[in-house]
Amino acid sequence: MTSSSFASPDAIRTRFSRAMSEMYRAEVPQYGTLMALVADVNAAARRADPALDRRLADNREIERLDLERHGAIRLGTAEELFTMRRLFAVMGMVPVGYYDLSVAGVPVHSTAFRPVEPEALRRNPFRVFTSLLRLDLVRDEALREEAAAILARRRIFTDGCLALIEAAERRGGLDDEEADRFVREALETFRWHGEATVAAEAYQRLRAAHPLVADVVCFKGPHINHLTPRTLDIDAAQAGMPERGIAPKAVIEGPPPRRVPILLRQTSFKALQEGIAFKGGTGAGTGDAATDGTHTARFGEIEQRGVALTPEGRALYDRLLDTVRGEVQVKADGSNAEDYMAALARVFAAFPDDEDTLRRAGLAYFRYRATGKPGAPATLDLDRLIAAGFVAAEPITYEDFLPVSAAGIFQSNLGDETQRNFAAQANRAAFVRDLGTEVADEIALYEAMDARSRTDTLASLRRSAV
Ligand code: OOG
Ligand code: NI
Repeated sequence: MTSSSFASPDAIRTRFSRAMSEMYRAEVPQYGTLMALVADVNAAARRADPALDRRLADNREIERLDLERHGAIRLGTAEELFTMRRLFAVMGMVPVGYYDLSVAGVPVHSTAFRPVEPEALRRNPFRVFTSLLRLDLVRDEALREEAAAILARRRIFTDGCLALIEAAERRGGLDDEEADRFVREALETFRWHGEATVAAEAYQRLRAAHPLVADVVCFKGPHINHLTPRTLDIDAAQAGMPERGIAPKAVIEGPPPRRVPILLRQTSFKALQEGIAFKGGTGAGTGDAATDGTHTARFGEIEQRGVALTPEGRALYDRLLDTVRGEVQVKADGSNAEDYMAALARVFAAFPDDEDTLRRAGLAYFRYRATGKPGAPATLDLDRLIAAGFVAAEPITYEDFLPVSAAGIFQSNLGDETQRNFAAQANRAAFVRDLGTEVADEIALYEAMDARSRTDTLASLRRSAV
């Protein structure tokens, strides 16, 4: 078989993310409401800001906007993580970044599977925030062993899915029919199962250790726990949620509203209470399905993405966010949300908020291109070329996640606001060992895009000058 008869990984990713979106909409109807809200907000934002609209069109970002979403799953074992990496590789998604959530009392560490090539990102940037449970952070040894034994028994991938992953690895791809089958089989892993694999009593014990332990350990597979559309105006989306019967979390995670958005802002609605049946239960509860109890895990989220920051920019962001969180901690009931948002706006006034300063001060990454204006002088001075209109610089979108924000999203959705204090103990080496490969360094990826576009732009100006 020649490589040209393979379905492209980008196309498989698009089919998969579409299928996942349909499945989630059927499972969690509020997700459909959220999608409709975001579509309306995005249309209004484009109408209100023609410059933004033009830039999105120039960068071919409009096509990807409606496709754009990320999801999240939580895995239980090293073997599951290892195979999940191989599954995502079929769709051109590789692990980028390491996130330690133990600092926030969440016993997981994570990576994001995503495409990395600019063209692949443009086609479909679908990403999955993937966490691995850290039983080593559960204190009770007997419980730890019980959880490990339960997890060791489950098989989260179908035989058909495993066979197709192997075929893709052996032959370097999947043909069209196989790709369709792969999407169908892979989807099974992410489906919600209302039947717990354990009895009520075991579920309660695991839940008492940490709600996340129960969520990972007690079910057949790593159900997708949210899918997140991308909005152009998250403040409008946050304000619009209650009107559509959705209760958002108290504050938007990440930086404050700005003229030039940086990194990532996120908000979510609280996890649903879903009926579940326990092993050996009577299933005599109310509702359509046999229910013995309820479980909260699945929620909805909206995000707005801004420019990727350099290490200097990121250090400034982290420092300012630390200051804000030192001043105001959002209470469990969200009653002081306004104080938090006010402190955020005040403290972040120290972060430059125009593209030129962000670029010249080396705080953010940009993509350069020749504008086509004739008569460019023979110079390597990009600032001069930009000032004279021969070169344009556009912000490079941040494609990754933020650990503090992710912790906030986890916390607000565990159905239990109690903060537990695990000592911060990143274990990147163990994560990489379980994954079976290094995680890519996200900063290096942005740096390379920025550098490559500088070189290419200067080279194209030289070529057109001769
Ligand atoms: C993942 C939470 C993190 C994000 O967007 O930061 C996340 C989870 O709850 O499993 O999705
Ligand atoms: Ni998320």
